[in-house]
Amino acid sequence: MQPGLLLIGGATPRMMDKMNAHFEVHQLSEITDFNTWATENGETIEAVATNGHDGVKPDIMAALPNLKVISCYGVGYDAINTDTARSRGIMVTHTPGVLNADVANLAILLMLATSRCLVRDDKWVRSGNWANRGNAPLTTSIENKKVGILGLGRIGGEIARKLEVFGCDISYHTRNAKDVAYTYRDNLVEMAREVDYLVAITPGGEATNKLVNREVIDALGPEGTLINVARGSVVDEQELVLALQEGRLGAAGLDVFENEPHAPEALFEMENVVLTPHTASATVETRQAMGDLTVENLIRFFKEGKVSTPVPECADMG
Ligand code: A2R
Repeated sequence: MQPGLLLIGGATPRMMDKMNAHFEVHQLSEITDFNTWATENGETIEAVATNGHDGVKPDIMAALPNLKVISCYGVGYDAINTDTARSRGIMVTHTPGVLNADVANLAILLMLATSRCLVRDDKWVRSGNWANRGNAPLTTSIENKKVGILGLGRIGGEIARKLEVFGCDISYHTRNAKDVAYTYRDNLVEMAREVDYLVAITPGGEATNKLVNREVIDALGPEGTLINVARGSVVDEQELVLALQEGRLGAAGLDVFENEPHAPEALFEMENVVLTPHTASATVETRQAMGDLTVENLIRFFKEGKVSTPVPECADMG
């Protein structure tokens, strides 16, 4: 008999085909009464496929006594309690690396869209302003600007490399200095004070919760722009909205929010804000690569007792 797999959230048809070929797939979205279902089927589930947003809620993990592996479609796995998983011997995997380029591209797109007022100027043409009121006001350039990157890992490093073609002066803040040519800043507030753009690209979770707080936002200041492609939790969203309303922050480009799929309505009318619905990795090409890796990890686990990309907390588990 094939191992039982619980699918939390969606999966592409390509992922479904592969999962159906190797597992007995149960979709959480089709289960009306989870507790009753779990009493009857919980013991048969050995694998979970989920995503960075849905993760695995504690009651679900607890209801699956024979769970052996959780495969996360995404690099961020802060919605999965890895301590609990580890203590039960459950392997957790994610999809690092394959999304670096597209997440970096969206970060840079948000920088360009805010600096060049893309949304305002698109409206300028469509609304007839161009013909009726004349040229749109000037915008600003990202060429040769100072950019501070909060989190210089796989994706942050890719953002930095791509920004070199714009002549940007790059500094970064992480807990540990990296062996790179960019300027290390051990103090986030001081880095924010120095730069024109602050790009957040750390993992979510407790350690980074509201790292970008009022003090950091005020240090970035009325001429500064915040770009967030990390997690909504990394920025104090209430303080961000206040700072934008009060003109204490110049602009923001945001792909992630505290309470997704909701973004603060106060941002909707602001012309100096560009919003995207957590789509940094959402290209056909990258999502295919993420889907393939998500399923590969599951199949390898049952065939070889090994996975390709464990989360760091489970790296020594097989
Ligand atoms: O702190 P370090 O030296 O471990 O550097 C990591 C940094 N980081 C932090 N920086 C400042 N304060 C913290 N509390 C903190 N925690 C982590 O974030 C490292 O440079 C970076 C994370 O890099 P990677 O682990 O390679 O992650 P990757 O693939 O770049 O993805 C980052 C995040 C995902 O977790 C999703 O939330 C999002 O991008 O898509």
